[in-house]
Amino acid sequence: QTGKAAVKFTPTKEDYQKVYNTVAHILDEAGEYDDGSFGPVIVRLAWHASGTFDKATGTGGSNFATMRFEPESLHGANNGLHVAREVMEKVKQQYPWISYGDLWTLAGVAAIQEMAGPKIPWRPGRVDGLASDATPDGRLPDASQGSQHVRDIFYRMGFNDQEIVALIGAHALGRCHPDRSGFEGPWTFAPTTFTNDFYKLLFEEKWVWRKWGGPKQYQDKKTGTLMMLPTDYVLTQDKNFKKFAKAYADDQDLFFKDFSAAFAKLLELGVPSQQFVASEPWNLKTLEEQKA
Ligand code: CCH
Repeated sequence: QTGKAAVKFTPTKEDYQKVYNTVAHILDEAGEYDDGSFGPVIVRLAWHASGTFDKATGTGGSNFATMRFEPESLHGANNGLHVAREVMEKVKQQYPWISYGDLWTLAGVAAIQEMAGPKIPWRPGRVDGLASDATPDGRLPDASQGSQHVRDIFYRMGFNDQEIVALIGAHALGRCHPDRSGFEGPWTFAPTTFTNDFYKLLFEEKWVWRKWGGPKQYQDKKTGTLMMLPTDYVLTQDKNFKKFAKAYADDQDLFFKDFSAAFAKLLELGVPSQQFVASEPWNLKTLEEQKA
């Protein structure tokens, strides 16, 4: 007995809204980086932290934020995500009570919402794990493959075809970097705004193989400035994927609704339900909504 009782801080929804707001402000402090926003790379961090989940063994997912540790941080699929983790570190300094898993997933929510995307229901409860909780390499998708691979990877996490197609629509955001994945270029003309343009472009443009020394990727015939990965293009080739991709190209509201549900599910993969502090996920407010 030291007689010194540890004072445990119990954050409220308002405290998480403060973290959200800090992230929301940092998104635009990217200066010359990429398209002037950390939003896309932060969304990718939230996805790669969660997408390691394996339903059969219950391992992986967002709970332990194991990408902080080697070798997971060095897995090829995670190239470039140090940029997002370093931005997150600044937020963590300001809110030391938040777990990394909660921080990274909440930041993904903030990035989507602030880039004009749908509301993503979210709740805290992830705990920091150890390097020994890390997952083996190979759990994230390989962009050079086809529909069978995409299904194998996402079915392992517990997603169906409709959810797979909805999730990949996040490629409306951001770009590929030759020094990270080897691929190059953005998918859309507005890579810092969340839209259904990814699906529209898939169907409206003519896509041809890019002739270059890099990995096989498509470019739009008209301008040659946009790209599609082989795994993106299969959404127009596989019969069942195509059905959903076409529906999202035609109806942005439907895409927003389905993306929101699938992304919220993704962010909770691997988190035991008893760890969540709230029985239902919350809606965090955008900066715009708080101006009122
Ligand atoms: Fe993705 N993605 N992704 N992706 N991704 C890349 C970049 C982003 C695949 C491959 C790649 C999802 C699914 C898939 C984002 C969100 C999501 C890159 C370029 C490759 C390669 C990396 C680089 O060079 O920087 C493959 C394969 C699949 C599925 O088959 C899902 C699901 C999501 C989120 C819901 C975002 C955002 C980016 C842009 C990152 C940036 O830095 O701009």
